[in-house]
Amino acid sequence: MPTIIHAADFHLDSPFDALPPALAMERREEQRELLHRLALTAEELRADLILLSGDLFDGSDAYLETAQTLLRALSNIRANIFIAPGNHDYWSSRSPYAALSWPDNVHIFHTAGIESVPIPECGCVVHGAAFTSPFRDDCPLKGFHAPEDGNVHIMVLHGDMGKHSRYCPIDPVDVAASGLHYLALGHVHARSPVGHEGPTAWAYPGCPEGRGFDELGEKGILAGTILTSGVNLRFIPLCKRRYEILTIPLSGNNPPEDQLLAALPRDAVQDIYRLLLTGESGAEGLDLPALHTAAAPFFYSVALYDQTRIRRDLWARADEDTLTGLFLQQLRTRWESALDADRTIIEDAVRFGLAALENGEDYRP
Ligand SMILES: [Mn+2]
Repeated sequence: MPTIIHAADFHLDSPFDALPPALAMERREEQRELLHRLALTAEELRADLILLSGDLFDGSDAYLETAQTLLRALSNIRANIFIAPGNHDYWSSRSPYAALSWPDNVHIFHTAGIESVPIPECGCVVHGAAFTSPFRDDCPLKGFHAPEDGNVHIMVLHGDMGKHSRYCPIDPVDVAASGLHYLALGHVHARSPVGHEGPTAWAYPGCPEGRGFDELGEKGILAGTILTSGVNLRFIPLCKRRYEILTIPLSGNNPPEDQLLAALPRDAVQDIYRLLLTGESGAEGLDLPALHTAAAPFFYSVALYDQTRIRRDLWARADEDTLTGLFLQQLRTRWESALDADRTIIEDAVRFGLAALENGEDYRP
């Protein structure tokens, strides 16, 4: 019964193009820190196997610092480590996989076809295959069948589950017929739940650290045990920083800075946020530099976007002798005798009504 850690898509040495060069360098250093946290987690869990399902590197080169950190971290892990190179870090004679002196506990799959490595002390066999170019239209799982020999059968693979794809399209029918107990996948950066095709469990752990606003939220790895009768895996956060997008609706009643400060999360000083300010503001728009100064201490990095509409006097047309005027008179009478919470609802009703009467787009609060 092996205890495993399953991780993928570290994308070490990513360029972080959207950040200034100094911050990008800092983020690459933080990616290297992931390797130490991986080693610590492996030690804590007494993992037997570490499965790294491709795109460990973002490209075909690795910085010297990255190579050194990686080799040292992996040699500090007692587990057997299996790496299945992906489309970003496909195996070639010039890749870091061929060029570096890897510790003895690391096995790198380097053929497009499946290679099988028995681990007798764990009662398991680890199968795997590599990308050997940036694309592969075939899938090595086609026609594969692990023997029913009492061993736990695991495969490490980078590919696209259930999709037509140029990145190793994986047919669920082939997974169901594979005889595998666990298919440890990489490529999709959002973590998946543990899925099942026939008797075979599979999962994507997602990337362990977001790199942009298309990789939101908590990121990490999967860990647990694989049995011939089923898998028991849980998610473990590994990321240092989260990317988040937060929408903050502003109303006309209080100063924007007060409303902004009231809405900011208090637990995000390590995180990278995008704040979308919606609702209403004055004709001159928001003072974004001032609001940024107010918000900055709450985050590692934050960007603000003014998506407000110009505030209008809701009752400006109330005295008109028109349908619109009558509508506003009715609602203003109610508004004047309403409590604060009800006033907000009535104000929304006025905006909906004005949108209909003035041929505006549907109002969205
Ligand atoms: Mn990837």
